[in-house]
Amino acid sequence: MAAAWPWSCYASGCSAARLFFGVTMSEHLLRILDSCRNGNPALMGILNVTPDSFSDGGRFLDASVAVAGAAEMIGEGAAIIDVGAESTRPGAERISAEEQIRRLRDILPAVSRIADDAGVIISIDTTRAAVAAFAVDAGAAVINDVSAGRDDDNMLSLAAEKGCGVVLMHMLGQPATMQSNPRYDDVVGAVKTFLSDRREEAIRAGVSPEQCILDPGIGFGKRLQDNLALMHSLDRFLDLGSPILVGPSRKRFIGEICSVETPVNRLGGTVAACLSCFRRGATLFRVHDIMPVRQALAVAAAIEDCA
Ligand code: HH2
Repeated sequence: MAAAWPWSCYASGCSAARLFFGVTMSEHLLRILDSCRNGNPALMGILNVTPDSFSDGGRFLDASVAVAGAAEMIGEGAAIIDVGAESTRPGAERISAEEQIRRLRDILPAVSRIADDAGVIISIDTTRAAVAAFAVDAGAAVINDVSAGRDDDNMLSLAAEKGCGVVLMHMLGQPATMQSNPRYDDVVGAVKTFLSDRREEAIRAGVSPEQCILDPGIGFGKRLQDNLALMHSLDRFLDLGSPILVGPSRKRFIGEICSVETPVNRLGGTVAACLSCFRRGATLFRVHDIMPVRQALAVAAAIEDCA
């Protein structure tokens, strides 16, 4: 179990840029991931600049609102801000690279500036290499690819060329159809094999092994029992050699367990899922609500460590 909370300085709004003065964002990312490998948690705040995301669609379409949202998450302790311009909720239609870039054009450089000032990493949530290239040029240091580099043949080589971190996530099928009838014989085994293969592929393409992050893809082509089995068995992924990221925030499985229809009302379930995943070795948490999750993880870590 993790010991310290390593980025508490972010919560008070002090400048991590000063703390890490002279250190590039990639080097800074490596430090964060190193810390994660040692069991310390880090939070990835979600900033969807989409009209149709399942829980915050439309909220951050205006650049000034998006910047304020990012600033709030940074102030509350996010180590990474994950900016996305395409919803991947079940049933979502694909959005072209051009449209994603149009949505990001004003927002990303502005968010990037405040993140830079605070020593916070920007990641881009996209499966399109053209979007990732635009985002990296605007300051992103991580590519969060829910297709794990399968949607766009240029994605992994781009990540390698730019020296970016990469989140490789498991998804069965595509968002449009992934929840129609997902079936697994052994969901944990299948997801583990997939993540191991995609990690090898990324490394073959030139991505640094230290910069790979693995994600079982909660809610992406999974039934309730599949999501639970994956979260229950996260410790089986630890020998893959990369930090494990989970994204349970406000997702449908919480609604199914607790009979809560409205995603923003699923905070308690989100916190519980993050704590449970943390106990089993996940150290990166992609969430909408930074402060409560951060508090919960800090208290859980302190209790574990007092022994
Ligand atoms: N979940 C969503 C989007 N991107 N990336 C990773 N690595 N892991 C996840 O679990 C994950 C993700 C879906 O959540 P959200 O962004 O809130 O909604 P939408 O896809 O509707 O924009």
